[in-house]
Amino acid sequence: MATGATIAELDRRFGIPGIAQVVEGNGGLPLVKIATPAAAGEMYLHGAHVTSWKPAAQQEVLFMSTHSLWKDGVAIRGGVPICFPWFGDKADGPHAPAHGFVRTKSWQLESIEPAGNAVTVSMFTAGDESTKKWWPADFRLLHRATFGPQLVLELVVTNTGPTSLRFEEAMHAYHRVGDAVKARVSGLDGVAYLDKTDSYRQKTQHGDVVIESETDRVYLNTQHPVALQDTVLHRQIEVIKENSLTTVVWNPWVEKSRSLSDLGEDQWKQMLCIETSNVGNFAVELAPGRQHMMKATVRVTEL
Ligand code: TA6
Repeated sequence: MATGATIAELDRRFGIPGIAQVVEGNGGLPLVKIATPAAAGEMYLHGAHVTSWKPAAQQEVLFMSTHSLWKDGVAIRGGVPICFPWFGDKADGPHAPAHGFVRTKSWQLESIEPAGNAVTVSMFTAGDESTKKWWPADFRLLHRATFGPQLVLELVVTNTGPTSLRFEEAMHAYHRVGDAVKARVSGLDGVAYLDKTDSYRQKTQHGDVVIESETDRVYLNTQHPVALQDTVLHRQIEVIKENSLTTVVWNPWVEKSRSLSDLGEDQWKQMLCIETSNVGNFAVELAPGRQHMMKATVRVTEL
């Protein structure tokens, strides 16, 4: 396990020649780069943030803004931000960082291990003085990403304290699409959702989700896989969940994207977020000493 080691030391200890390297990424941030015949991938220690997954014979699956800031204390725009221990604004903390504090923290590298024709990168963080000012809890959080013919993301929360924890969590995945207006998301037909663009009114999804305006929905009590059909890039991106009861679908559209200084002009058209999550009334209660693992498996097939 790395504790504040330099990038060269990290590469010496964890690198796998010809497969996995620890290098200096954007903004000088430490980055694990994976390259195998099955897939290429990237994961920053900053937020344990997956920023790229490209299975063989496919184009990049994740969207990355060209205006992302790459610095401590600021979330990377795109890829898969990890939201924990709250989602969105903190109900009792107007000045708390949106989506929790782990996506802007520097995590530690635990291991890089071959897994068949894939590679698994594990990073962890834990409660400390900086987190306890927002959330007085003892916890360990592990983000395990397996880069192969499919992308497997696992978020493991361990309650290392003496009292029960209640937390929200989300893998806020930005998927890259040819044109968000022409994309469709199936698998949520008939599911109730909270519409953030309409004062969180509860509604019911009819048919596929299509992007015709700002779309910001928390689908409730659903474990169903979803599929993002992209007829422009001629592919389908499937997201299969485990231990996740909510799915968030987000596209900022024109106005909201203009308010995001780290999202390039018109880049809202190239992204669609599908977020494996447990938020709101479906937050997780975890007893002392217990573990909870939320998992998302992402698969790409030709359309
Ligand atoms: O997941 C959707 C959402 O909660 C939107 O409301 C929007 O705020 C988005 O997350 C991005 O949040 P961020 O803090 O990364 O700008």
